[in-house]
Amino acid sequence: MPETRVNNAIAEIADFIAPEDEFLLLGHEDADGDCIGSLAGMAYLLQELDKNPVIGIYQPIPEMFQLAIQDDLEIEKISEDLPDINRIIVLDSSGQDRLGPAADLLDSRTVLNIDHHEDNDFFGELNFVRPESAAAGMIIFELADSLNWKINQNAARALALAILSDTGFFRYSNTGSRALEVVQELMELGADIHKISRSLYGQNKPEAMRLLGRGLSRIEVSGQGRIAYFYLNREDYRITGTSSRDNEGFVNFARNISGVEVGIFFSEEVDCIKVSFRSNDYLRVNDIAASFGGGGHPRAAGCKTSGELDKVIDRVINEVKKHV
Ligand SMILES: [Mn+2]
Repeated sequence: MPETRVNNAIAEIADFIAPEDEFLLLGHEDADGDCIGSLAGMAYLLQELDKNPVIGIYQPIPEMFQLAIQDDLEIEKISEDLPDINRIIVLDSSGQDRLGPAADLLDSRTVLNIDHHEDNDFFGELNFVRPESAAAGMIIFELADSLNWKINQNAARALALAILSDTGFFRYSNTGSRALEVVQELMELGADIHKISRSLYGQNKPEAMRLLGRGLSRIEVSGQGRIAYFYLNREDYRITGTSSRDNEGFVNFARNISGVEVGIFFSEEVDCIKVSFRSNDYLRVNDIAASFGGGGHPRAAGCKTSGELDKVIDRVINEVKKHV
């Protein structure tokens, strides 16, 4: 890993891409909309440059992000049979360890790391990290724009989904005026943001709503009204016929309670307890998540921890109380 956290110049990124035909694109575990939209957007941009991008995945792509992926994209499961591609582009991932089963692939290949997490550890041979960008999709747009790459309708739709997803449709604190400008440009290039809205927020499954209901019925407020949290246990998933893939966005219900600074959602998963944090105005939840081995953004972060659910809840809430 390089000792300095200095970004490569855009010209060096162009030089990384120009001579090769094949690229493997990878994103982080439990991919979100920015991750999937960035993977698809980058793939469509590379196709327009007559390259052959392959998206490597290791988990099913959630239905709500499928809109980013139209026809003509090569998507391969990470396995022994994966084509041997020497150049890897990693998107929206703060470190190699965020890539789950794909992490080992990076060791013997040349890696371009494009990301917007402020704790990114510059794991690539080439790095382009912009924490001031609202989404990885924003960085990809800016790259394409400055290198005069053609942004076709498929790329525009995917990048718009990435940006709209990570800004919560311009509602989150990472929304700058540049995000609106970029999405306006992407609309002019054919992105339909009403379709994206329906895709992200209008596909709730009834069983996932029953799951949410069980969680919401347990909302607790603490820390003089500044902390709100709830949990779901394995029994909740079993009874409702759901899995942890169905809890996307649940944490926001805790964050959005009046007077609350931080919302926390605990999910008891098969092999760990996943904790999601979302804050409103001042609390750096990435620092709190980092103290439990996780990470993320100042207003949106998470960690995975082991132990009994009620003990984990106590430990985390006691830690958060010190900071609100
Ligand atoms: Mn992101």
